[in-house]
Amino acid sequence: MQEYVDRIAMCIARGKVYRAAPYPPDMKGEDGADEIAAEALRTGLRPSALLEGCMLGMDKVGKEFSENRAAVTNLVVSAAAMNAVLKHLKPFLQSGEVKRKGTFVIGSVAGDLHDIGKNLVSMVITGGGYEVIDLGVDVPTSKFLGAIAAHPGCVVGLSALLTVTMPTMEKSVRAIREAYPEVAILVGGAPITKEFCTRIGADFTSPNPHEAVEYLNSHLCVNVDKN
Ligand code: B1M
Repeated sequence: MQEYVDRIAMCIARGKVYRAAPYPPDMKGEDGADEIAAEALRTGLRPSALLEGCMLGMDKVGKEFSENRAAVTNLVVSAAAMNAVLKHLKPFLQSGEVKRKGTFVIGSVAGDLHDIGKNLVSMVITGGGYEVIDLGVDVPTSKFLGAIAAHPGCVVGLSALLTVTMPTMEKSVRAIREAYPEVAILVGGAPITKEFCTRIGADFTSPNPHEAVEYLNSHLCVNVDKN
């Protein structure tokens, strides 16, 4: 089973999406992330192990990029390979309870186009039994505010992957806090720390989707039980 994890990590790091993809040339005709993920799950690999392989591959290409050994195009094909795996993982991540416990509004903040982590969080939270309103990427504050108005009682989540979009996150959080003081705000993404979360006035930060679900369960379910 470890072999599947290693192969997925390699396909993601190298950007091999599916068998017929011409890139990378030295892997022409070989299975890509798409085929390997399907086979691995069919053979019984745990979805969490598959996800672990994805993260290893992403970390590898991310490190290469920061050392100038990979270009943005490499990040793009790696992201495409990861999305091919997520397509297979989606049914597992979303197979939670059918009854909706509450509504979660999520988006990547203005200026930020990274959405793989946000999409994972959306899937796991959907699987945790919540309705998820996904606003997409590069979301302006006004769009967050509109969604909160349209979904009273929701919890809102903001994702940021860039240090340069952290100030944007802060602006959005402060505007949401001012307009809707009662709304719980969850923030996340690789550069987000507990200290930053507290400083900008958000309620909680989670380094992964699972702690986000735990937070929602402790926060929203209390409100649901009261109704
Ligand atoms: Co970009 N990128 N990128 N990138 N990219 C990073 C983030 C970077 C760290 C790479 C590096 O230098 N090593 C670096 C940021 C450096 C910094 O700010 N300090 C970087 C850069 C610089 C850039 C550009 C500026 C490059 C350029 O153009 N010169 C550019 C910016 C574009 C923009 O947003 N305006 C850019 C572009 C891109 C692509 C579009 C090519 C592509 C994204 C494609 C897509 O998302 N559809 C991309 C990618 C793929 C990456 C890396 C390699 C991988 C990100 C990823 O998807 N990780 C990344 C390096 C790395 O992380 N190793 C990098 C996998 C994902 C599952 O993890 O998103 O962390 P993550 O999500 C986690 C947690 O953070 C958490 O849960 C998830 C699952 O565990 N989480 C939440 C996330 N959101 C949450 C919200 C929550 C709770 C938890 O509650 C609301």
